[in-house]
Amino acid sequence: MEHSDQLKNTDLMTLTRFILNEQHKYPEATGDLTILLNHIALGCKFVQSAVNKAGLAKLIGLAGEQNVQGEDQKKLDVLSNDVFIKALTSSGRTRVLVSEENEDAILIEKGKRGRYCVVFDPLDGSSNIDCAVAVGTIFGIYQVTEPEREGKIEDVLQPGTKMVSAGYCMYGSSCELVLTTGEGVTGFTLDPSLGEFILTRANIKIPKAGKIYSVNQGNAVNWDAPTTAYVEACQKKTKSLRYIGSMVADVHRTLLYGGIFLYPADKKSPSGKLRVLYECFPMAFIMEQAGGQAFTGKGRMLELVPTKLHERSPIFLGSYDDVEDVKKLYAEKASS
Ligand code: AHM
Ligand code: MG
Repeated sequence: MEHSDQLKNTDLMTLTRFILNEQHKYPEATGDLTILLNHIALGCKFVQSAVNKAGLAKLIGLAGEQNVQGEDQKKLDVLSNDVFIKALTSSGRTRVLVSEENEDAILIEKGKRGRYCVVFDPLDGSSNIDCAVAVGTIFGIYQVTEPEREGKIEDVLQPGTKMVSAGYCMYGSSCELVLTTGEGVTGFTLDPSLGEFILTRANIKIPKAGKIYSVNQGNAVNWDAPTTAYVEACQKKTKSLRYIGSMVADVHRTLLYGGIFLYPADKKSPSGKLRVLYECFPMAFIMEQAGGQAFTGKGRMLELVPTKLHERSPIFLGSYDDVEDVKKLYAEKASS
């Protein structure tokens, strides 16, 4: 885009300015969350740059290691994890970090500690990394109230309702950062020539109902009755099926166009596939803030209380009415 066009289309509200403006609404705010979010944005820019040149810089392929979930790590998984751990630690504002790629929580040492705990999936959508399909980073932030004490895993084993901020960054045909601090959802696009995230979508609201459903239908033989009934109903209504296989990209489309994304339980994975802390909760927080819903098959996603760091959960999230239909089917099953 020509810079003159860009100036016509936006008042060049950068992510940094946006966060600072938000901070100024709260006289008691210390600026710590602003600094932390800026470090997360820096991590996103770094990963975006690596993802962009992955094919050229020999960054595609396996790293030769497995993560805690027994999944083969890709070189970009490992690089992105290192980037975010460094960015978060060097912010001086974190106390506990939980990454999809690390078995244990990282407890920040005294002197470098801050008030925030960050749970994150540094590069989600591993199966799409090597073929240049959109992948993304997902993060959620909790706050510790007691100053200076050592971090502990209980600081993050908390329901999603306690998150103070969450977001994702999608590395796609453009680099899109979507953020909530509990007062709506805002979208930013990275301007590669400026190296800045520019506000492109203020106050995102998901359509109340949508015409798209998104699920790995290859697992259908193993689904439970309510999921099967729901997907059959989608097909009868001739809804469109879209499934990328990168949660960030599937959720981003769902947020903007409406509809539903589901990764349900099945006979092979009775708890579903997606991880509560750094995949389900942040996306559920964003969906609710945009006027949608997120459901586990039993209750509201954000009210689940995780008991371990890498816990999984089924998830149904998206437009309010579409998730409501799923909830009704599960309620009927429970009462039968
Ligand atoms: P990952 O964290 O190893 O990348 O796995 C999570 C991804 C999600 O992005 C996506 O929604 C899901 O796995 C796709 O799983 P499947 O290939 O079973 O459909
Ligand atoms: Mg993931």
